[in-house]
Amino acid sequence: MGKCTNTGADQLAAGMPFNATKPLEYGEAAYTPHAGETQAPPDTVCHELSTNQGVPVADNQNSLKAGLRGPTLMEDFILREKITHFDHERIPERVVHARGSAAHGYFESYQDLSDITRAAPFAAVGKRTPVFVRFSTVAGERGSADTVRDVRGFAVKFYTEEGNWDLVGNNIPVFFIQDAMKFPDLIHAVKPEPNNGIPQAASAHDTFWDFASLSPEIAHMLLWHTSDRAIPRSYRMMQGFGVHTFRLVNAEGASVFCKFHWSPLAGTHALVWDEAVRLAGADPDYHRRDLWEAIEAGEFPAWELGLQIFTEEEAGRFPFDILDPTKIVPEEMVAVRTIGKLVLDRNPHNFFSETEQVAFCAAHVVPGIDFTNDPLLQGRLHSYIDTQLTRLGGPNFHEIPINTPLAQIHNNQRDGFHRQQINRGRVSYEPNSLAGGCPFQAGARGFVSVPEVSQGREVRGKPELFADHYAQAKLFWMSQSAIEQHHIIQAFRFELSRVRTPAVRSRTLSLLANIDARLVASVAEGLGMQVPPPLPPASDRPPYDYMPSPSLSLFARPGQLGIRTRRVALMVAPGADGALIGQLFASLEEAGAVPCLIGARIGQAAAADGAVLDVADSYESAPSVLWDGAIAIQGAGALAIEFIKLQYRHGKPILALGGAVELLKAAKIPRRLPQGLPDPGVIIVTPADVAEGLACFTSVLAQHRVHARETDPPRV
Ligand code: HDE
Repeated sequence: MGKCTNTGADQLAAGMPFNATKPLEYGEAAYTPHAGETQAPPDTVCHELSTNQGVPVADNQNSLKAGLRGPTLMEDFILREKITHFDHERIPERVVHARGSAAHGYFESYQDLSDITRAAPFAAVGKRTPVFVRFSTVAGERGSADTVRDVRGFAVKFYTEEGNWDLVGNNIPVFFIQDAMKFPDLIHAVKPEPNNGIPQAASAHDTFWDFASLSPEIAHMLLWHTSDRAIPRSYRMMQGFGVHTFRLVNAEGASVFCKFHWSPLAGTHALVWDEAVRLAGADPDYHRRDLWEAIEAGEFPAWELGLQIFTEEEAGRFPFDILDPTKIVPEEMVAVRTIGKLVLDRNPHNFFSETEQVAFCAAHVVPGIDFTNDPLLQGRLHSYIDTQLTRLGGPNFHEIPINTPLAQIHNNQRDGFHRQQINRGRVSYEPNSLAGGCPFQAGARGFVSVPEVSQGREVRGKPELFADHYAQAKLFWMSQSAIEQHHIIQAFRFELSRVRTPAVRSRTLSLLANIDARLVASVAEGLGMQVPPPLPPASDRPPYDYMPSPSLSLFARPGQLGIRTRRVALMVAPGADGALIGQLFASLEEAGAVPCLIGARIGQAAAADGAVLDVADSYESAPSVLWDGAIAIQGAGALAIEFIKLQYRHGKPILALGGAVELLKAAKIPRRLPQGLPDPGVIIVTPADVAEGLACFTSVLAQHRVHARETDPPRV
């Protein structure tokens, strides 16, 4: 093993190109870090460069040529191996959920649930099971922006001692369709239109709304999709759901039904639409970066797992069918029982090897968990393994390290593309005597399906209760706060304004007319259309009349984080009060926020007292949408004005100190809310009162934003 001595740096420093006639000496490296840069983590052993056959590479700069100015030689196996590997670096992206980010962590059970389920993660109080969790958007391609309006995937792989269990859920508890048969149609409709490949990662186009308006079962999901759930502030700040009804099974084989809920300790918080749109340009990796940085900073994202458990008899009394994935079980009907905690505490080492190659599968369950006959779930049980055959190149994807269970694998499956395991012996069948009968069946210790009675005619159809498409859409609508309802209306207006076919808009309005009169009237008004007659209902049964369910509002979960991980911009300029800035910086950091100095340009600036201010970001490189709140200390100019205007428009807290009040005046920031009351998020104090001002600022920051400020169109 050679050691990097970085002697090539001398040549670089001297501005000398590497000389083709003088190859680097053994152990020399081509590059040395600049001051403050690290070449490799200090605990990494540095190896010499080699080919994939382990042959040491002498020169990684130049291909082999016939003479310095001559043609490149076929003989250069090092060049050809390197380029060939590069040519094949991409694997097919996921057909849905292509864009995602992931992290490692653990699940810790608060309870011993063995009376209900023999699933290994719930076997004892305090038991920890390692997990790998991938969050994703659905419609966009691998390189699309994080903040688009979309459902988010929330897929958890539990590495239990009884095998891998994948809980492959979403951040929304219901789905667009009721039967797997419709999934390819749904996805074709939402993906870029096939003639021109437009639009990327957006449902706001004709084909999606054409399909939606012809599929009334989508009604409930459309309200979630147009709500703020579809533009989360962070992966750390969204719920997760198993969506389908599952079964929990105990050691005696007794089973109950179960719905899975993940609830973020950081609370449920969303972006506002204008912010989401701007973020897609300012930082397309916004959610990926947020997750990565929180974990690197030791602010480990955490969720509690809740179960809604109910029996077959109880399920029979519900006004909906528990096999219908467009329905929730309202928490008022079955309470959510909190039984454990998920913590993400380690970023992947390699995005491709882990985040890209992880293969989740709805059919990966362990003893103690079982399926129901939900026709959407049943289709998924086939799809996920099938898709990996193409994406990961064959049936051995379970041997890729991120997919390998901690439990040992013993079976007679053999060979296939990319087989890693070298199976020994001549026996690859069962029953056998030549290998002593091994591996042998686990019997009752193994996975045993619930012996559900299953009888009936072969039919293509749906149970009657599936036809109630609107009752739970109404439930969701009436459970939203006024501001959330306003956002849903705005989202429908935006999406349908982008639809070019008037008949599609009109048909969608007919669908909404079955949900709420004010909703449909407001959307129609925004489209310059009359409200058409409602779509005829699919069933003669009178729809069930639900009471509002407050837990369906995002505001039901403010979270326990306060201002931890919130990004605060300290707006400064040369000549600012250095001591004041130091005090603000220290206080914010101590409270767990992420303060940063921002100005007209980055670099060092002199404070009034001569101290050096390290301005890390500029208004152009880190625009307003990247910050949760701003403290104006000193600075002026068009960019600072634009920055503060957007902070205001997006409901963020603004603290102005001393002379910075002029900036607020120049930006025409009102101090009162549209309703006439003082705006709690516009705080103006003298530097002498900074502690008091900061306390007001942080209390608003902890509430995420000042929703009451929101106006449409914006006031500044
Ligand atoms: Fe998926 N889904 N899905 N899905 N799904 C995939 O599997 C599919 C559905 C979900 O981070 C694919 O490995 C069908 C519901 C997540 O890698 C594919 C149907 C829910 C992820 C597939 C559904 C999900 C996927 C694409 C209807 C919420 C990302 C690549 C019958 C409960 C997992 C892959 C990750 C990924 C098929 C419906 C969640 C093609 C056929 C409902 C979170 O197999």
